[in-house]
Amino acid sequence: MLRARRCGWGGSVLCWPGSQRAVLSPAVVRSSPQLRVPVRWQGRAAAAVVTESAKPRVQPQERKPKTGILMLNMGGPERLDDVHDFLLRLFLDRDLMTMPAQNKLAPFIAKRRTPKIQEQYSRIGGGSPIKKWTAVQGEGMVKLLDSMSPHTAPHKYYIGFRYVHPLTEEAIEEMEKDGIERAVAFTQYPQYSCSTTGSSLNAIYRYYNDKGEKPKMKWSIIDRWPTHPLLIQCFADHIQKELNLFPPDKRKDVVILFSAHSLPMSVVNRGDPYPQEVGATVQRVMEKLNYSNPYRLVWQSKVGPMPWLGPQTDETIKGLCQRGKKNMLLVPIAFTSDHIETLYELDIEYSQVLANECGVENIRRAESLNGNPLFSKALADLVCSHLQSNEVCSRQLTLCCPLCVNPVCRETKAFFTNQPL
Ligand code: GF9
Ligand code: FES
Repeated sequence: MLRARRCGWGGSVLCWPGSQRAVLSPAVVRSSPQLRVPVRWQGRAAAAVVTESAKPRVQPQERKPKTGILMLNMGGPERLDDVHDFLLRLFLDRDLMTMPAQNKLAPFIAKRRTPKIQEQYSRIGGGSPIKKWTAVQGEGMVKLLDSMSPHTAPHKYYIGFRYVHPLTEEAIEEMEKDGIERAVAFTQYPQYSCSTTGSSLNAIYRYYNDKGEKPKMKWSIIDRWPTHPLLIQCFADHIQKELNLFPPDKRKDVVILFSAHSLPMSVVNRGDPYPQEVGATVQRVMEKLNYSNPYRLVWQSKVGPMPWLGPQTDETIKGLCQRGKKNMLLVPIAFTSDHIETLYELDIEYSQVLANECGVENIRRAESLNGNPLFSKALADLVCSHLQSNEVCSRQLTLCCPLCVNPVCRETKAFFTNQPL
């Protein structure tokens, strides 16, 4: 996410050596119109609007919502001017990292890093598309939910970001103001890490704790969904679509590289569930593809001098090339929308700069789930099953990391599980 790394991309590098379809790389095609809904989804979205407006019924926004779904994610700066505050909140997040004199050090590091990160965002169109995609996904989800689960309707989605507006705290405030009866904290990370979903859940607990108030809404949590069948189907579809774009004689030899955000080894070694859950997603996706290609799970975005979980995505690409494996498909497996790690790190740093340096034949990236209607269906299905189950959270969330040293984790779990549902 935040990399202290060189970047020397030549703007003229628009195709890969050996690529049949020269002129524009998919990376470039994908990243420029990123603030619009891609053409391929527009037809279906428009069709949905027509059928909806044909029905004479009260619009959801005019009815008092009963069930609120809070879509949790880290968020990203929408504009270059937002980068500094995004970084500041990130370095102040004690559930993500602890540093000595954090309140003094965080502003210093945030300020120092801002220009480099701004430059990266400027190369992907000037900002993060995560809010736009979350809104598209949320709209699709609640539309489906109102017909799938009429007794919990109307459903309204809220966006709760950890590091940019709308912040988690602002979303909760709005939910309470709307008079929501049932609130679902729905992590948008399929795999659970204490540094991601855990941080968002701790933020919800802290909101009420700092106010000294009890929630008026009944809260429950969708804390992980690494093997949901429709999630697996979406990933498999996007991989198959991209595999079909390799030259036919190379297709069988393409190495599929599932790339997930790495974690510091200190986090892995305290027992964070994330590496296991990412592995579970990868296994189900490959099963769905009948193990058609060789594959590896690799880890991206390491920063700083500390040890992180590997193998690193960039070193893997280089190592495979050196060993004669020069056709690769990168699959972002731990984020569901495009963000700096796909659009900049995978598409520019690795697929353009690095791939050229080490003589790749063909390298492509599977599209993020973004506006895929089947992904909104996955989200709706997750919420629908969750509401039916009447469970507060998964059994897995009730266990803290075996070596957890953050007292807030326990308090958060107690806060949610002592709630009546
Ligand atoms: C993460 C997903 C999974 C600060 C280094 C300057 C630390 C960190 C993460 C994990 C993001 C998305 C995981 C740190 C310290 N972590 N990033 N952990 N991030 N950066 O502990 Cl899907
Ligand atoms: Fe995992 Fe606290 S760090 S439960």
